Amino acid sequence: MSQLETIYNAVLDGNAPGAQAGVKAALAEGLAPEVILKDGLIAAMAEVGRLFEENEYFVPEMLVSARAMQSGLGLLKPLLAAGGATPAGKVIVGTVKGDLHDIGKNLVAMMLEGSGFEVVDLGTDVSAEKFVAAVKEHKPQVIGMSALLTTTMPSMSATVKALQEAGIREQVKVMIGGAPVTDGYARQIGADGYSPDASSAVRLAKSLVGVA
Ligand code: B12
Repeated sequence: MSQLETIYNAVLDGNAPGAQAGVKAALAEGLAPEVILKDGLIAAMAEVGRLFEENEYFVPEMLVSARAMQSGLGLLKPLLAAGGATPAGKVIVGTVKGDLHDIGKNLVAMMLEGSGFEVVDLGTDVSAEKFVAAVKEHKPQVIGMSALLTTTMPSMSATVKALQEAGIREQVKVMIGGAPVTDGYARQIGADGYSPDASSAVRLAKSLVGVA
C-alpha cells in the first residue's frame, strides 16, 4: 500500500495516529506536502462527505475523520507555510456565525500564510459584529469568510451589511468560500470575490491586494 493510501484509509477510519504516521512516512519518502494534502488528506475528506451523503457515515464518524485529517494537517502546516517571505498583506479569516466547520478555513489560512500573508484567524462561529471589530482593530486589506452550511451563508451577507453600516466597507476587500458558496452568491451579497479552493484563494487574495 502506498503512503497516500495509508493516509486516505486512516482518515476514513478516523485513525489520527495512523494519519500522522502516514504523513510522516510520506514526507520521509520525499512526497511533496502539497501532494500529501491534496491526494491524501483532502481526497479522504471528500470521500467522508460522500459516505455521509449516502448515510453510511454519521456525525460521529465525520468528526473522528475530521480530527484525523486535522492531526495530519498539523504536521504539514509548517512545511506549507515555509514558502513565505515579505508580508503580501494582512487577511482576517473566520467561519461565519452558526457554523463550526473549520477544516477548509484552516487550509485557506495556511496557504495564505505560506504565500506571505499575515493571517488573523478569528476561528469559527464568528458574528458580523466580531468581523467588524476585528477589521477596526487589525486593519486588514482582506477578510475571508467561510461557510459550509446553506443555513449559515446569510451570515456572510449580514457581515457585508455590517461593514457597510460601520462605514468601513470601502477599507477592506471581502472574499468568501466554502462548499455551498458560489461566484454568483458572492456577487449577490456584494463581496469582492469567491474561490473554490485554498490555492485559488491565494491567487484571489493577491489580486484583491494588487500583488502579482
Ligand atoms: C467534516 C464535516 C463536519 C465536521 C466538521 C469538523 C471541523 N472541525 O470542521 C462536523 C462533524 C463537526 C460537522 C458537523 C455538521 N455538519 Co458537516 N460536514 C463535514 C464534511 C464531511 C466535510 C467538510 C470539510 O471539512 N471538507 C474538506 C475541506 C477541505 O473542504 P471545504 O470546507 O469545502 O473547504 C475548501 C473550499 O470550500 C474552500 N474554502 C473554504 N472556506 C473558504 C473561505 C474562503 C475565504 C475561500 C476563498 C475559500 C474557502 O477552500 C477549502 C480548501 O480547498 C462536509 C461534507 C462535504 N462534502 O463538504 C459536511 C457538511 C458540510 N456538513 C453538513 C451538516 C448538515 C452538518 C451538521 C448540521 C450535521 C448535524 N446534523 O449535526 C453539523 C453542523 C455543525 C455546525 N453548526 O457547523 C452538510 C451541510 C449541508 C448543507 N448544504 O448545508 C454537509 C455538506 C454534509 C452533507 N452532505 O449533508 N460536519
